[in-house]
Amino acid sequence: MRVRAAVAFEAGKPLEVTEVNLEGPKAGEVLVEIKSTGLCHTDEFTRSGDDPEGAFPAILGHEGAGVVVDVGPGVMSLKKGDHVIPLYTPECRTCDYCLNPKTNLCQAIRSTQGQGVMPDGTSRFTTLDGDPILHYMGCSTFANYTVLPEIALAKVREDAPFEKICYIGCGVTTGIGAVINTAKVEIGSNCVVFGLGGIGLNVIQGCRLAGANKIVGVDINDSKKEMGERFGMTHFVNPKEVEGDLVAHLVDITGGGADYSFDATGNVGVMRTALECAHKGWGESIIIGVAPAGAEIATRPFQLVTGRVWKGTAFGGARGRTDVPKIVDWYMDGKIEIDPMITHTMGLEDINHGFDLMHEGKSIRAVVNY
Ligand code: NAD
Ligand code: DAO
Ligand code: ZN
Repeated sequence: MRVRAAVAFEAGKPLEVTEVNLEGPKAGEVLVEIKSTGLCHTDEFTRSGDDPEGAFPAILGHEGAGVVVDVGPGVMSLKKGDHVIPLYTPECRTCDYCLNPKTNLCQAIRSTQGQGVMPDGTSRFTTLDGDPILHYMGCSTFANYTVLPEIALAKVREDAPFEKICYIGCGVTTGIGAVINTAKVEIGSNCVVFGLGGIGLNVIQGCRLAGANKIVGVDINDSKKEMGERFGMTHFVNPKEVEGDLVAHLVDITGGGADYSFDATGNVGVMRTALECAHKGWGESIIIGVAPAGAEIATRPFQLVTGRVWKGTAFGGARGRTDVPKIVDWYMDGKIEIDPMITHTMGLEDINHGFDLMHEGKSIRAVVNY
């Protein structure tokens, strides 16, 4: 079938909105009509050429929601008409990783997903000239129809609005999950969140949900303060306005250091500050941000010897098929908020403008509705 997609033909070039061919689902695969997709920093990271695993041409996009149109042979858990959210971290429920409660990093389709192809080693997308186009993170939601492995789809309730719950496919789950699954923030904790973008604001709302005491937001863009407060931030720090040492300032605000700190910037210098503002003896720092190719983190080992813990998290430690439907319920029950974070909506033809808004720090989440 012919579908409409925003194709990344080359690193560093704008996405090209065009028609492409999509083959139907093979064994274990599902054809989904994508209704809405969110623009995440990570798509931009790959488009710009910063992603070490980025390969082209590809159809990017990993945050979406849609409806099952067709299922391939052997698909048991989904049927035509089901509402679904694509999962860039799948959940097969049978691999060694899925069977280990310590991780959410299902490895069932890791190598083919990393190569931009379906589990049988081939792509379903081609140009109208017949040249292959790669999948991205197993999702490719910047197309109005896409094919995904069955294990990379969470079935969700049908009364939830696509244009809002698409954000649960990455930003919401990553931010809230980092707090609940990875850090396991306790009631009364003091937390510091670096980067108040599409992920960091969800870390803030996760900290509020967990009953944190102080929730300190740190961002170099003052315009993020209002939204941070809207989601539970109690103190705002702009590092550019701090005289003297930022770590000492944050230790002072938190009364000795953060019980939990979170990097949601992808900047390795920020990651160091986040670790070092964690409380001596027990503070934990969680890296969420994805740093550019080749970047390395550093600190004095004595920071760890004296009890600080450095951790990382992917997709907020969530097991997608199990946890994502629950997060959709939290949204529908009013336990978490999403709507105010979706600051811009547009059609696929304006997707490059959506990324410009992200660069300019003017959007939190831009959503493309097909
Ligand atoms: P974003 O661009 O919306 O937000 C980043 C925020 O960081 C902005 O508000 C910006 O002003 C702020 N910032 C930049 N430099 C800063 C500095 N030196 N100090 C303080 N604040 C600074 O990005 P996002 O969508 O929120 O994504 C954040 C990071 O999370 C990215 O690196 C992204 O790739 C990563 N990410 C990780 C996962 C995961 O599973 N681990 C999932 C999605 C996104
Ligand atoms: O190696 O098993 C693995 C998983 C690798 C992918 C993890 C992705 C998390 C960071 C990227 C954020 C994307 C939105
Ligand atoms: Zn698995």
